[in-house]
Order: sequence, then structure tokens, then C-alpha cells
Amino acid sequence: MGKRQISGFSIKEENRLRENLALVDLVIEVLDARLPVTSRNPRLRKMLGSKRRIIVLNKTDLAEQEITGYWLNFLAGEWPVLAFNAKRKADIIRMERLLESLRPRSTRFKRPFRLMVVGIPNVGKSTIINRLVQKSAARTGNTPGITRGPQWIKLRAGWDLLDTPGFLSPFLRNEQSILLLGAIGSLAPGSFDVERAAGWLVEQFLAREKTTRILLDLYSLEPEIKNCSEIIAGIGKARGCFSKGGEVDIFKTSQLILSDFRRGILGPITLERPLQ
Ligand SMILES: Nc1nc2c(ncn2[C@@H]2O[C@H](COP(=O)(O)OP(=O)(O)OP(=O)(O)O)[C@@H](O)[C@H]2O)c(=O)[nH]1
Ligand SMILES: [Mg+2]
Repeated sequence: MGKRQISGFSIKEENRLRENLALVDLVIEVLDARLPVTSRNPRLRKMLGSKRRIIVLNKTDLAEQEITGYWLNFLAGEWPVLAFNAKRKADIIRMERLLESLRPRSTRFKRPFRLMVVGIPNVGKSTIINRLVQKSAARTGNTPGITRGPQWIKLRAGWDLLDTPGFLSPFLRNEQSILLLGAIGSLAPGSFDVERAAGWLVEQFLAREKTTRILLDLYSLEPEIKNCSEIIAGIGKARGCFSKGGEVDIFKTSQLILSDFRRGILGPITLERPLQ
């Protein structure tokens, strides 16, 4: 497969990110705990180079705890890593402590500690910032591209923080990555195949006994249906996703499955495991 244009991130915006990078003391790189490899933009990683940073595995409430533990081990050693749930106060406090400990001495009493939050769309950058500021300073939402341009936010006395728009490689080569990123809501609707993404997701659930049971129970499906397309048709029927002709509307059903997955209704599931 050739290159495929997937996001509109331009060279101009990339240059702006580079300029901002030079202004900050520390970068908070946010990844999705369900997808720690694919949600890490290699281009961004290259741009960051040896810039000091912390890595945040966000949305751990939607990921499998045990696998998050493996990822923490796997990523440790590179930069400080935090397993994180942006909705938990205790996690915000842990992050503040870590950031405080990493503040360069040279900035104390002289100038603000400047931080910048980066990551692909929809991983929770603005939500983390809002929790750190304890008010809604940055706009958030469960679709990619909520944050348009970079915005500086006063975090607290002596701390300034830059929220940036989701940064995705403009070209994604790998069809599998496109489906994964589509499933977690990092791609704009229309830029990926919704039916294939939902099908792939259902297959991930069917790959294990535990997650198969979750899926069958949630949509009240008969235990004997174990085939992906039958499951999707069953979900469509159970949820009333019919076309005008009265048949199950696979597209609508696929959208519903993705939406349930993103909201965590399907229960925690991690889509990538570290090699052990
Ligand atoms: N379950 C769960 N949802 C989260 C968490 N963090 C953020 N979210 C949700 O994820 C969605 C995206 O959050 P944003 O903060 O807008 O993401 P962003 O990275 O700023 O996105 P862009 O600005 O589009 O790049 C929102 O619906 C948040 O409520 C988390 O730790 N757990
Ligand atoms: Mg944002």
C-alpha cells in the first residue's frame, strides 16, 4: 500500500511546534494506554530528539491494568513514565509531584517553568491540562482536532503550559495503524474504514475467552455465535440498527460498536502488548 494522506498537519504547523519546543523546559508526551506504540507519533518523537520529557500513558481506566504494568516496565529507562487516568485526582497529584521534581533549578525564582503537552489527537492532552489547572482552560471533546492552535495556559504561579493540537503523521502507510487509530478516535470520521475498524475490534474481543464473554453479555448475544460478522449482525439487531429495508445496517452498527468502545462501555481492553 502507498502513502495515504490522513491528517492535514502542515509543514507550517510542524515548524511552529519546533519553535515552541525550543521555548519549553519539559515536554509531556501523552500516549493512549490502549495503544502505546501506534499512538506514539514517530515523527514527533524524532522532532523531540533528546528534549527532556515525561511519558504519560493516559486512559488507563480503558486499558487492562496488567498490560499497562508491562508497558510501564517496557518504557521505563527512557524517560519517566506515568500510568495515568486523567479523571483521577490522585493521578493528577502524582503528575504534579513528578513535574515539580523535574523542574530545572535554573528556572526557580527567575522565570516560569515552561511545559508543553504533545501527542496525537484525542489522547486527552487538554483534559490533563484542565485537571492540572483545575478549571476548563482548554477545550476538550471525544473527537480528534478539538484543539486548533497552540495555547499558553497559566498552570499556577511560576508554571506556564502550552496545549498543542493533536499531531499525527500526515501520512500513514500501515493499514492496520489506520484502523487502530480510527478505533480509538484519533482520526477524523471519513478518513478510515469504520466497518473494518469495528470488525477488527470485534476480532480482538473474540481472540480471548474473557473478552468474548464481555462482548456477548453486553449485547445479550447467544453464546454460540462466535463468528465476527454474525456478532456484528447480532449487535445491530439487539440495538435496532436497521436500514430502511429492515435489514441490519452494518455501517451504523459499526459506528455504535466504536462509540461503545471509546466510551469504555465494552470494558477495559489493551490493543497492543509489549514483546516479552
Ligand atoms: N476514560 C477516559 N477518558 C479520557 C481520559 N482523558 C481524556 N479522556 C476523554 O478523551 C476525549 C479526548 O480528550 P481531549 O482532552 O479533548 O483530547 P486531546 O488530546 O486534547 O485532543 P485534540 O485536542 O483533539 O488533539 C474526551 O472525551 C475526554 O473526556 C482518561 O484518562 N480516561
Ligand atoms: Mg486538545
